[in-house]
Amino acid sequence: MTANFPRLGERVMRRLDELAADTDEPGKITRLFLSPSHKLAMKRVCGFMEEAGLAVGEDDIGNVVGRLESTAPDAPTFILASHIDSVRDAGRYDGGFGVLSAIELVEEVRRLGVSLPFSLEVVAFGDEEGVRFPATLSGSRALAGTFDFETLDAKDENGISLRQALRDFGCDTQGIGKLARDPARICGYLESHIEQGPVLEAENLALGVVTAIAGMVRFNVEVEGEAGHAGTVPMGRRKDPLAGSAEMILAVEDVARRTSGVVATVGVIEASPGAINVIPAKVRFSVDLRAPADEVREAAKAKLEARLRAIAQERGLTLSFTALDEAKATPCDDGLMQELGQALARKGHRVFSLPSGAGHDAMAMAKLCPVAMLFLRCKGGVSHNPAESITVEDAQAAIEVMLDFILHFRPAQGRKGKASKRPPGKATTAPAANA
Ligand code: HGY
Ligand code: MN
Ligand code: MN
Repeated sequence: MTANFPRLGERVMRRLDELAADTDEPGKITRLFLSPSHKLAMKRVCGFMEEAGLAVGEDDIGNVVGRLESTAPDAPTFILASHIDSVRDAGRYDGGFGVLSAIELVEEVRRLGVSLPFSLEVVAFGDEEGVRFPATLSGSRALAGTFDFETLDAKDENGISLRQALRDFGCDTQGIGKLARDPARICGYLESHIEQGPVLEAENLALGVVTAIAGMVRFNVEVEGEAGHAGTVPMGRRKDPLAGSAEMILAVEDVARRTSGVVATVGVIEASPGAINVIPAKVRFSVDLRAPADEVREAAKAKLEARLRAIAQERGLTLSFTALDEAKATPCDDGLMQELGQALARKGHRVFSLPSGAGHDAMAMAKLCPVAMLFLRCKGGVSHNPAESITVEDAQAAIEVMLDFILHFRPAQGRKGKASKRPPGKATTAPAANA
């Protein structure tokens, strides 16, 4: 039973180039949650799923869900997914690769005429990056039944609440609670994703099995000082929150550098009132702090807060913290990791495992079912950057391994349940059973 892989790898690459055109910043790839470009991308992915013979629906949190029903009675469902939202000025493979490679895989299952003992669901999540709203993983958390309804009041930089943005997008926020999947009916989750780091390239490997996903905490730091005239306030009398923030940001870097396994990033900084000849009154900067182990991350956060408070005290500044988001470190499922390793070996790859420093929807889905991730090498480990790059050969290899994994996978006993005839949300095509 051979699959015609050259077509699959090449088609995924071509479709990723097409998807890159769905952007809110012409010339760059910027596709934020519930934006016009997110709507365009959903429509495009719906088309790809329909071409693959899936029953396609859009749900009330902005996900696209395609289903291939199993002909087996009471079959559970296996989910293949990733995200189609992006950071600003993004690369074209982060997230999109996982969605489009899953669609190719399911189409190949149908073309091979294979009847699986489980249904397949392909999901294109709409909010993995958490760039627009101070929340993230909204789509995968809704499916996992862990959506935080308080985030509906979270606002974007234009003061639009998530609730309003969902309504404007055509979603019914009352429907979000109904999206939670029954854990007894979901037999597993697999996400393929670019590594976004240099390890596989250094190992001269195309693919790797993810062992765990680092936990992360995101918060804003507000520093208040005394606004003043840039020309008249003597240096010794200033309470300058921007100079103070500069010292604090170096402290963020220093604490991370001194703590093994911890990474910390200040990605956003705003000073107000923001005039060249005014000593700022207030500064707000973001912190994204991660570590493979939760206790290490929590200790680093406490150390960091103490350092920032000491700097504020020394400079006569006031300091406050606003929590934005937190996700615990997530181990992948041993059984699925083993099976993924066997698929890699069957396809002639050296089996190599590595942790993920980047966050993924699999973190949310791990609350619902066993999860696994397959990493794909990316050039120079570059990501969240338009220079992000993969090869068609590696794309083919990933699809080949995932297909082999799915063809050999058997649900653990007890994971049964009536497969729903349609994906939740507004169906856009008729259902298509397994070939
Ligand atoms: O930030 C992350 O780790 C992911 O790319 N959202
Ligand atoms: Mn991603
Ligand atoms: Mn990303």
